[in-house]
Amino acid sequence: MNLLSQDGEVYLFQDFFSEEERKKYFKSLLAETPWEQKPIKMFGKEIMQPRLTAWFGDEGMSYRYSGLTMKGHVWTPTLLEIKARIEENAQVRFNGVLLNLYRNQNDSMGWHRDNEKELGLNPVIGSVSLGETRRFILRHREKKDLKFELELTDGSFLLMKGKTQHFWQHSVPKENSAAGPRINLTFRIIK
Ligand SMILES: O=C(O)CCC(=O)C(=O)O
Ligand SMILES: [Mn+2]
Repeated sequence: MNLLSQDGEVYLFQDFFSEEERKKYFKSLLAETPWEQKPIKMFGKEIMQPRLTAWFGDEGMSYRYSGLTMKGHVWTPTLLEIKARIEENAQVRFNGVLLNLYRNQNDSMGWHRDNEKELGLNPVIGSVSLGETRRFILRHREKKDLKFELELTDGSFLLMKGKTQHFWQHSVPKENSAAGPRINLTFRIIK
């Protein structure tokens, strides 16, 4: 079911991965990923991103994101396994993934769209969540009363496509109460 009332398509598949898969993937991704904390420019000032990230992609592919160029790491067996599962559902082939590690309730991602030029006109974004449940908020850029939130639970798969990245921004806010670590993978297609 499309969760957006207009201007795009967002689908959420809860329990997309089994209990066993979630545990295995979370553990290996946490340990195997070369996590980095990158500086970003905010209102002309350099600050550190409030989360850790890593970028993986097809051979030699780098990726520009929020003004950063991220050098691509080579796919791991774990990532290829996850990629195959969601490609079957989404019926597309992804060639890169951005990993985000939210270490606790203070880590977050601000309002943005995934609308970089190299993602093409209507980006397809396949987003896998592992570990702690976090809130994911969507808001329409023009119709300010159109805003809603989802809970991205352990083992869920969120698919955004169509015109979503033109019209909607999304964010993962900080939380007031204690939250354990969460890993998010956003698979992308770089043209
Ligand atoms: O952590 C999430 O669920 C969202 C991540 C995201 O929006 C991104 O990597 O562009
Ligand atoms: Mn995003």
